[in-house]
Amino acid sequence: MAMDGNTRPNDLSAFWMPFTSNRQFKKQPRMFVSADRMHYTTDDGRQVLDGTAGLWCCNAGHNRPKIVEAVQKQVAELDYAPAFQMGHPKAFELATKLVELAPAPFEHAFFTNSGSESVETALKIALAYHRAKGQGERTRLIGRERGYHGVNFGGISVGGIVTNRKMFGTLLAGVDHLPHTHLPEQNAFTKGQPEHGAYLADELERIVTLHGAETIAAVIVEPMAGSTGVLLPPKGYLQRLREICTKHGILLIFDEVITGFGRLGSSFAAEHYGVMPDLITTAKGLTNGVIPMGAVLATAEIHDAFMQGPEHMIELFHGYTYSGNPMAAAAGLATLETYAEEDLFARAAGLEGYWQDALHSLKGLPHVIDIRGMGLIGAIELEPIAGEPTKRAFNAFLKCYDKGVLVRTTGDIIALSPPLIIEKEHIDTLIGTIADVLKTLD
Ligand code: PXG
Repeated sequence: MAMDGNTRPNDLSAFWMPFTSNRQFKKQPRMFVSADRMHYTTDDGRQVLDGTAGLWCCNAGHNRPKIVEAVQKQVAELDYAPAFQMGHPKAFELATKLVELAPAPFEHAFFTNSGSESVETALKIALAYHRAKGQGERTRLIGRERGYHGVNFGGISVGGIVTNRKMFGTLLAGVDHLPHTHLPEQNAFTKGQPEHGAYLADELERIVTLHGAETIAAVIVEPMAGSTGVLLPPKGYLQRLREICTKHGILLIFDEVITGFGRLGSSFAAEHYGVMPDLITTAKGLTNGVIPMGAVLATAEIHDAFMQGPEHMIELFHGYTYSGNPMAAAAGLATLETYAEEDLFARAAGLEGYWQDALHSLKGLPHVIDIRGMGLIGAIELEPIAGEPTKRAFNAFLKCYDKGVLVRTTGDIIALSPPLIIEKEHIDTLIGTIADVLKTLD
């Protein structure tokens, strides 16, 4: 177990790593030991440009002084306060700041510790809301193919990534799925929102007819599907989904774990696309990834439905030991201040044109079958190696890392989501390195 004097541990076997090819990693470890702004430092002293904001979470970049100081100060002042039946000021302050940042209808925030927990929380609030309104028969939940809503049972049930579901039994009952919106034949190499596919929202009408609207509690979608390889909503799609949900009394949940906090050049995708859901799930960028934290944003209509009955009674039997944790709340407050002081969401919007041009400069390079992007998100889809899906993109990831650039891959798609503090020179390095790698890839 002991460190051998270097920064690399001499035994890697005990840690069963999440979403990792453990055997491959442990033969060829990739270890970060520090980070500052746009770069990680590896244990052998190399600088690696962060093309992914950690895992889509460090939107303000790394080692931001305000956030570091806030957490350091908080741990010495109040390390923990019970989350149930007790409070501490910063959690209230952060909830207020969060609803100020969110689009107008969102007036309340319920704290969690991750995106997965935010999803479970939102699904439970949706079910309990209908029950509180005397419509307890609304128990069905509708997700979407290729959707990612974290890894807990509710999330993988409404999620639509097959590998995340198939090993784990029967999942939640009463779940159905919309079709995904990825139409490469019509939409390949589109900059921004694709033209074709709004009609896919009408599939919700088919599902409503099949099950009866009165049995459906909620529809959950990522306004822009990140994990599955950056699938942008076709023009008009989200509007149609909203209309159909409203018509049938179904709640609409936007999973904004990735799209929240500036990724698209706006505070939230709901604002960006001008479509208001009933609940928004967040995490990641809420604390710049520094301390785990998530939040579910709810409208007054949803929240107030619970605020009835005797006042000594708990209104929602749900919560986590670390909901609104002091360190996380301090990190969240400092993060929101950093975003505002540096106007980072507008900065992302301002860089979008340069970013899109850089991404699309990869068109025509070997294996590239699609490029898509929006805000400071990008995806480069590669033709899979016949019979060996995911291998080509994984090799690209390894080669990029060797050349000092961190990218993510999902399937045979390279996904990019750099910190919003990225400079044009970094974009050139990131895309230039990917171009070099693509030229040498099998
Ligand atoms: N919803 C969405 C839309 C997400 O993207 C989660 C929920 C779950 O969040 P937690 O905090 O429980 O991991 C996510 C997480 C990737 C990648 O590279 C994406 C996520 C996590 C890790 C990697 O695509 N998304």
